[in-house]
Amino acid sequence: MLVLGTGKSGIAAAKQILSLGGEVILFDSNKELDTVKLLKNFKKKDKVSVVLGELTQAILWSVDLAVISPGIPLDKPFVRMIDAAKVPIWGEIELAYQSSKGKLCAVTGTNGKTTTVSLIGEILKAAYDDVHVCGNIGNPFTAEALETKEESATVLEVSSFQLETIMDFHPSVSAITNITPDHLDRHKTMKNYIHTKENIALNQTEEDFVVLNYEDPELRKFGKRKTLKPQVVWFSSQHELKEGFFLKDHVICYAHDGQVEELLKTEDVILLGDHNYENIMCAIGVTMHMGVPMKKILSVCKKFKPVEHRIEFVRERNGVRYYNDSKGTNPDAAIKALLAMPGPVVLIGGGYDKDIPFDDWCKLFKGRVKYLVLIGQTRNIIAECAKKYGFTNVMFAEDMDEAVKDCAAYADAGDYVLLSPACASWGMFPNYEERGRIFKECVKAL
Ligand code: UMA
Repeated sequence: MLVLGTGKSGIAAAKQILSLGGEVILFDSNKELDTVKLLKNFKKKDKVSVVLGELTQAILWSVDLAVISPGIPLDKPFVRMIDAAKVPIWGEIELAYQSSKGKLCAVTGTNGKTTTVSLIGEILKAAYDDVHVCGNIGNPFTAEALETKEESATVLEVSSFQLETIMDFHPSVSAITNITPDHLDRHKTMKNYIHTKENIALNQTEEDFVVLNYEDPELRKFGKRKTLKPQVVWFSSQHELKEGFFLKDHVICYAHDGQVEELLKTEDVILLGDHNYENIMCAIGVTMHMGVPMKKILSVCKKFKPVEHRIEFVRERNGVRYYNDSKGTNPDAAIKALLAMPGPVVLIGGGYDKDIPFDDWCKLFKGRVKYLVLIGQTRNIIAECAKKYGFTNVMFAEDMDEAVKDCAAYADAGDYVLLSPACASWGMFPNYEERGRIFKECVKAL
């Protein structure tokens, strides 16, 4: 089999194929990579070879399936060549799905996926002995699939990239947290992006469940579509629902069978902000339909702490509080982090250009942001956009260290320094985790 990409997904997919007795040609279009280093991931006896740079027709004749890593766009010439050679292309999650056992739930959405999936994982652990938390969260599904058993429960975070190449992938409970502009450099239009996210329910049947955010206009349309097969479970932070989970007077309620149950007071949970209460409601909806008793669900929700890189408190220095929101990789996530700050903000933004408008984010700067320190490829675009909305307190920094030092110099006691870039990290950092870690190191070194 041919495995495309030699990042986390490619290596894990290759290992899964080899464990099942297969042979692998591992391909990466980056010819600068080190073959010897890549082969160190495998055992000497493994039937694996590495091809870097160009794919040839001869290779395609020798393979019956290509497994693609999520970060590889489908319009790349080498992917088109595989398609033209009639070699089926499966996403890495499809390969894992074909070998996985037990109960499966999956969560997608532009924002909130990681918090929701982590919370679901913790809740499942309260009811199942064998729980797997994997997918876009950073642990490839193929690294876990062969470990799953009939009695296992798996929660998967799935990205739009991964949902482009599914075939039979079929979670019994799925969820979409929200859909706002992201990854338009890859999906080109919002319509394509929305359609790809909706693929999560593509193979679900009438016996399955899809948990949806009632506050998202696109999801509201999707949930009411006549052709949608799974049963819809709604959650809402703004509307009192006749059926489903909703927030009212700081209490998470559950309306069902003509009655309303008060489940959880927001003062009893550690997570903050309406977006997080939405994540909690989504996790409750998913885990309830994964068979976890409500009492267990609520007890875990109360104890659950924010995940790393998501509005994560780093330290207080000279009365200034520093927060790491490196996971704020698009404007919608960055808006949520900015709104969650209780005082004036010195903000670090900018990064890789995904072709997304920054207007809704920049509109909020006036009156909230004291200074904006910009890094990365998008810094000119964001500076121009902020100017359009009357915000000109902008500085450019060459790296994270300089950005953090600028923030420390301009922040006064009572201010909040927030890294919430509204952009992906690529170009300056390999991933958002590394960006967040470096930010925290720079903050701690002040
Ligand atoms: N590559 C090529 N040709 C190309 C593009 C890439 O050969 O045209 C190669 C690169 O040279 C590299 C490899 O592909 O060697 C990288 O593959 P990848 O980008 O799929 O990265 P992985 O390390 O396999 O990580 C992927 C996800 N990355 C992306 O979707 C970009 C990780 O999500 C995920 O955690 C991991 O699989 C495990 O499932 C990261 C992400 O940024 C966190 N996701 C996006 C997001 O959350 O917004 C979707």
